[in-house]
Amino acid sequence: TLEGRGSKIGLRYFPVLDSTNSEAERRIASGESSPFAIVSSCQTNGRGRLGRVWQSNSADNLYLSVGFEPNIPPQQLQHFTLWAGICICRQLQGFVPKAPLKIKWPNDLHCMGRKFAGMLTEAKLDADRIRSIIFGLGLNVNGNPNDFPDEVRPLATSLHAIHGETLPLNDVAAVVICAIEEAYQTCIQETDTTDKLSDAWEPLDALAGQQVTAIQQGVEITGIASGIDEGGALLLLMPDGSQKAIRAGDVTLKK
Ligand code: BT5
Repeated sequence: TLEGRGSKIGLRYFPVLDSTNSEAERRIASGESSPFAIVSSCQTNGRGRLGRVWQSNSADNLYLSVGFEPNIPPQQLQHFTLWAGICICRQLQGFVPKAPLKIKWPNDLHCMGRKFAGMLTEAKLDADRIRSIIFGLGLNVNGNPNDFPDEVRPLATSLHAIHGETLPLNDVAAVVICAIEEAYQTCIQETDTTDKLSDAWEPLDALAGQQVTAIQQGVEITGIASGIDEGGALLLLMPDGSQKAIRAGDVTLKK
């Protein structure tokens, strides 16, 4: 189905893996030709950022990674995760036409305030070139969010829960992999995607106009989320009218 969609990505499927990102990393290290996609029905050690766990027990959900070896300067892929989020949301929206899919900066896909997917990009650099970049996506498709542990359940949703119908898992996987490839092509073919990025980001921004809190160097910063800057940082409008750019970390919605 990937080839039929004009994709050049080779696909490998595994019923169980520790982590599709780890498998992709091992395959790059052993010289497998890229780009390739690793898809699994279950991960025993699915991971998020900063040592967090990605719940990966349900074969009704998707766990996948795509590996690339671009050999280009890192600046050219600095917006890759944001572009991937944009392309994935746009494509998945076709499966769930009634509910707006959004991106919660920097790496969550949300629908009506709940997370249905998380993105994890891991790159290896060498002499200021990106040798390899692995993009991982955990996507709750047909799984029941009530099966998640207590701490995740209230924050999570799935495409099935959003749409009320079972979705074709293979088609969803193929569409998502093509969206990741499209995002990658956008970044490597165009030297400057900055203007395009903020235009594409705006309608998908889950935080826009909302009061959010970020922790920067141990200090809590609260402001109104107002889009992203040219570096992909989240912009906060502060009570005194100034703007602060949040470059890394997580933000929470102020209740
Ligand atoms: C992420 O991390 O959101 C990135 C997750 C990437 C997972 C994919 S699966 C394929 C590939 N292989 C891997 O090993 N990883 C990638 P982060 O922003 O750190 O968010 C983690 C948090 O999301 C957890 O602490 C939970 O609160 C929540 N969470 C965990 N599992 C979830 C799930 N299945 N659905 C919704 N939320 C979840």
